[in-house]
Amino acid sequence: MEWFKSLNWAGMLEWLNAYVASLSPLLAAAGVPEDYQSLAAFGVLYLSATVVVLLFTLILLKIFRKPKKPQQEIEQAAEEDILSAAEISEPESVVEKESVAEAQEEPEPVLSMFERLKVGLSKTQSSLVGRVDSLLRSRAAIDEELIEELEEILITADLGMPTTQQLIKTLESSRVKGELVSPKQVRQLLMEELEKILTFESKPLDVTSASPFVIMVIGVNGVGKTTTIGKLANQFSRDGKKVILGAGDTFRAAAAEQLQIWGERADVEVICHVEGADPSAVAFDAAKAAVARKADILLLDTAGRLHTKVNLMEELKKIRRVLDREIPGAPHEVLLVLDATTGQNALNQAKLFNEAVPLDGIALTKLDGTAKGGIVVAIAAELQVPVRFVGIGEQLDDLRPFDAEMFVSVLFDSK
Ligand SMILES: Nc1nc2c(ncn2[C@@H]2O[C@H](COP(=O)(O)OP(=O)(O)OP(=O)(O)O)[C@@H](O)[C@H]2O)c(=O)[nH]1
Ligand SMILES: [Mg+2]
Repeated sequence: MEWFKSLNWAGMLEWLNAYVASLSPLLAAAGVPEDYQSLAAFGVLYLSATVVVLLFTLILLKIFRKPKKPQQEIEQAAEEDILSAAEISEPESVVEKESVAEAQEEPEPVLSMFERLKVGLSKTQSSLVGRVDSLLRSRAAIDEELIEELEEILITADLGMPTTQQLIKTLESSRVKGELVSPKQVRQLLMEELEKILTFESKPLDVTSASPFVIMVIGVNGVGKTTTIGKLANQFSRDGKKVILGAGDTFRAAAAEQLQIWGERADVEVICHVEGADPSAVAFDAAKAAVARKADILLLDTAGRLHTKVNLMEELKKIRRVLDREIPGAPHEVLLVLDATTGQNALNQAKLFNEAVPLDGIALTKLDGTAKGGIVVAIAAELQVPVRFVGIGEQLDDLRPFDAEMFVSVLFDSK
């Protein structure tokens, strides 16, 4: 209370009176009646004080917010970083989706063809030759029982019954003749016989024999048709050939896009229609484009299934006719893609397709993921259709021309 009493009240009243007196002429000029001039002066004082307090508060706020500002800026910057990271990661994820693309172009450790094939065929190697070897190691004599056990191994390694029978007959007659006395001889004979089965007279794949050379790629869904086309397009284009791709799979929504991605990767043109379009119309346009652009090779993708109830085989025959009409003699190669992991089922597919559209060659994919690589032998023996390529992975370079001698060497690790 002391401080309250100590205030100079008389001085303040004096100041107020002086203030009201100084404002009176102004208020009078503004038309304020004399009786209300004191009240109006207090009003003006009140308003001025409010404005001053407000200004003062604002200044204080500004002062106190100053040190916070950098913090806010840091937070803001962090927020921006997250956003921009999201922006950057989006195209990255697209690239990722576009599969394997960049990864495939990454330099791989330099492995020879033999080594790559060996890695790819490791499962088949252990399911076939690995088991043969451990059988031979566990037996002292090459007798009838051993040959019987060999038979079981060959069947379970997906060589198929007829091929196995043929091999066993040869082994048994050699054994009876006394030609098989050591495990090494059994191994050697098996190797020679397998190579014999895999090597037979067939028209080679010569893409220079026609221009444009048309390769029609067929097979049930999911076997690796589009991937194989992509890998082939890349290889042909790298060899300096002008390649055109035809997106004849109009069944799957993403099929044409998938082919377009491969096309971009190999830097080749892709002819496609909308989803659900007539595959023969795509074949027609692709053939026309291949001729018009003077392409060396046309690779035509097809569907493994159809929208309509039209038989897949009938549709393939129709595509074949359309191609032949546009480019006489086309398709020069009907390449059936088979998934090695399906074993004997792949062989059955090959038989069915071969009846409808005579096959010129086979691309056997996914050999890397299976122990059923023996199916290569069954296909060669039972169909007499050459295996042109083997797929040993998803990388761009993982499609290799099939070489019977190398295949057997890899399996028996005899190089
Ligand atoms: N491991 C491995 N995977 C493969 C190989 N070839 C193809 N694939 C994979 O098999 C899957 C199917 O391949 P696609 O090329 O789409 O098969 P498609 O026959 O065109 O399938 P549809 O268009 O549905 O008829 C993909 O994930 C490929 O990456 C191969 O040699 N090895
Ligand atoms: Mg496909």
